[in-house]
Amino acid sequence: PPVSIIGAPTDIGAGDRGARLGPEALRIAGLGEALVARGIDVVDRGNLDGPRNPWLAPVDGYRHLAEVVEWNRLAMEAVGAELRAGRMPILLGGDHCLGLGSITAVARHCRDAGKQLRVLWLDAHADFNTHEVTPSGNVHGMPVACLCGMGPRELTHLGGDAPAIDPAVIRQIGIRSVDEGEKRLVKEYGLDVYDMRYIDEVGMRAAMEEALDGIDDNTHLHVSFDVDFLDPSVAPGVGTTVPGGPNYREASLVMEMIADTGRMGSLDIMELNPILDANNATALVAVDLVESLFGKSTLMRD
Ligand code: DIR
Ligand code: MN
Ligand code: MN
Ligand code: MN
Repeated sequence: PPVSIIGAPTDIGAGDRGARLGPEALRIAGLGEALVARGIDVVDRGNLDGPRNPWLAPVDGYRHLAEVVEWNRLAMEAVGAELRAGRMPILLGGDHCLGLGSITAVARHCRDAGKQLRVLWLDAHADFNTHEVTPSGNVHGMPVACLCGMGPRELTHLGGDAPAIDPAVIRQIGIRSVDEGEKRLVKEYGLDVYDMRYIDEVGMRAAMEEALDGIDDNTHLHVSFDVDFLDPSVAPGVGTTVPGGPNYREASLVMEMIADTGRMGSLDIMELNPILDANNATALVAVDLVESLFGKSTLMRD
């Protein structure tokens, strides 16, 4: 399908500043051109224009809640508009709190279109904190919880009713950092987590086969790609690096296996922080992996 690129230049939910530069870093790394070169119809809608980051301490367990709500509303509306127009939205973060707005719009689209939703959450983190258990107050550690109905009403009910999604539609891949209180919630909600221990034991191919199992012609696959999913040796340009992540080879396999389903309908590329990077290297890796996500492979395959 035709693709629309939407920039969300904010670090409103993060613990470091710089993810606001992610959209430009990805554009400069050639994201649009790479998709055009694959024969895809691409339109760049430019950037959303939300509130600035006041850079304040958390209040009641949330940093910048009002601004987070506003950015997510903008993201939800922009993503929803592209889906209604029959285009595939690619939301460029920005920090991962925006996954809430993006997926809220995708979930609504799936309900309206009678589609089955599957969410692949590629991340080092489960992003399943609440204001009670968060160690940081940063909302980028909470979007999955909010999508599942846990969180402040302004976020859980962003799309009208809550929960926006059933936890059963989520598959989390690459997880290796879950906070103490967050672990209990992940277990309680029964999230399907393919953590690094599991990936090490069975291999990435088997893990991905399981995560993609049950996808059919009527499935809308949403990929929420937190760049800190990748091992820091491959992708140092993110705010919260965690060692022991997928290497370049494993990450390429993940992307190629998603491409093989032919069912990806929307994509987030989140948490890229070029301030923490050198020579925009992490954005270049991300663009490379997105090419794989859109079907680039070494040989012709059938
Ligand atoms: C940590 C970090 N779990 C928190 N989360 C991050 O602050 O809640 N998510 N970095 O991507
Ligand atoms: Mn994340
Ligand atoms: Mn993360
Ligand atoms: Mn399973």
